[in-house]
Amino acid sequence: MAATAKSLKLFIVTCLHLAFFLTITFIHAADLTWDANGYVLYCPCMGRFGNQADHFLGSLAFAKMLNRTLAVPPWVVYRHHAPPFTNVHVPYTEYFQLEPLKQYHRVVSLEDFMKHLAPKHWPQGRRVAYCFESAAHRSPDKKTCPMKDGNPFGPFWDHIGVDFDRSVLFGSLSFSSYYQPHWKSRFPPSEHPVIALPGAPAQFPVLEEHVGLQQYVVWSDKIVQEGENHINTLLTRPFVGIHLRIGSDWVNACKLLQSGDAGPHFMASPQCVGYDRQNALQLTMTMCLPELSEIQRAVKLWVKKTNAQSVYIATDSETHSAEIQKLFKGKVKVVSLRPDTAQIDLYILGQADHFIGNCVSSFTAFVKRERDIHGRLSSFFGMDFPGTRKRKEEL
Ligand SMILES: Nc1nc2c(ncn2[C@@H]2O[C@H](COP(=O)(O)OP(=O)(O)O)[C@@H](O)[C@H]2O)c(=O)[nH]1
Ligand SMILES: *[C@@H]1O[C@H](CO)[C@@H](O)[C@H](O)[C@H]1NC(C)=O
Ligand SMILES: [Mg+2]
Repeated sequence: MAATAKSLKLFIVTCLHLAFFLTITFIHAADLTWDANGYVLYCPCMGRFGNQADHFLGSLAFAKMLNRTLAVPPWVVYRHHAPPFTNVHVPYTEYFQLEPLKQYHRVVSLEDFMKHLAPKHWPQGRRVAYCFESAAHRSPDKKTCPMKDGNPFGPFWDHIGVDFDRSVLFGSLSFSSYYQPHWKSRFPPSEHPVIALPGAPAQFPVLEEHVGLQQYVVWSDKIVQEGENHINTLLTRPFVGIHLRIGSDWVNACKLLQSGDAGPHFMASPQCVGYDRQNALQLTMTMCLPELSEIQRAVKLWVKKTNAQSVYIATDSETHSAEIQKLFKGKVKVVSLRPDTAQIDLYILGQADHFIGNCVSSFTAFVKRERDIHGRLSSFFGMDFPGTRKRKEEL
């Protein structure tokens, strides 16, 4: 009797598991029906995380503009200083959730596209590369897109498992919304189902009109958990978060400003000087590469203003934590993690009660956009009150 009841129970549990499994599979499969309006694929082949994130927002907007599903690529992480001493391709979902993106537009991870859709709908033999004529002109036959030439291009498509069979070139087109009708008429999805590009169909830095798309970029549970854990164990609120972009590559980049003909727009600087070139604020050397005295001044100011109990330092090189610590005579805790995963720094900076960033850095820009969406205050080294300083001609 007991045995029968037990096996009945086991049977029911098994059925429930099976039903659950089938439902999950069904939902997953339903998500992955072929989109007759086509796909956009690209390699995030320019720059590191900040640049790739800027490009991602523009690419998302581009896919929506063409009403094609965006195949969301993995992040290219350059691990040449530490194991495995090569490029690592990190799935989007390691850092962020895929679901929130769908509130804006149809997406599928590039990995799922390759696994579930490509075998039937984009098999070897039908893999077409699309690029600007100018890009193809550098190839030996002058009409092949440089999809896999060099690093990170080759390793990226090799990781995805793609070789290209032929190329389609285009000129007198750009990725801006002005060209939407041109793209649609030139590349109807019936003849061009999958548009695979060597780089992002987007500009750097991100266009002003796409900055708000950051709201759909939502951290994964894993990053939230790890980030919150650090905040809870190491920091006392209120805390000020700062981004020090002061390493040797940055010193060299900022030298370009010294000549004085870079203008106000230099890399991510529109985030603080303003997007409108005509009315942009002056971009100073201090904003690009703050000296220790400026770092100390700004930290002191914002710690005082926010009554901060701790300071979190994210850095690409030195932390300057001793020099910052001594400003407060031991009354403020100064913390720096230097995490192996840069996204942990980004998460913590996003959660700070005040953030001081580097105006020219796209790594800062990621944090600034996220904070703006949640109404959290940010400033920059060399610019304490962005958006309120008087324009050049008003001074
Ligand atoms: N962990 C960590 N890494 C950083 C920090 N600042 C810069 N980096 C690294 O340096 C890279 C800088 O490139 P990018 O993200 O394109 O930003 P940008 O060059 O400042 O515009 C980042 O992606 C990180 O890998 C930081 O504060 N913390
Ligand atoms: C956009 O694509 C979706 C999915 O393929 C389709 O249902 C919808 O009708 C398309 N919209 C337009 C305006 O073409
Ligand atoms: Mg960069």
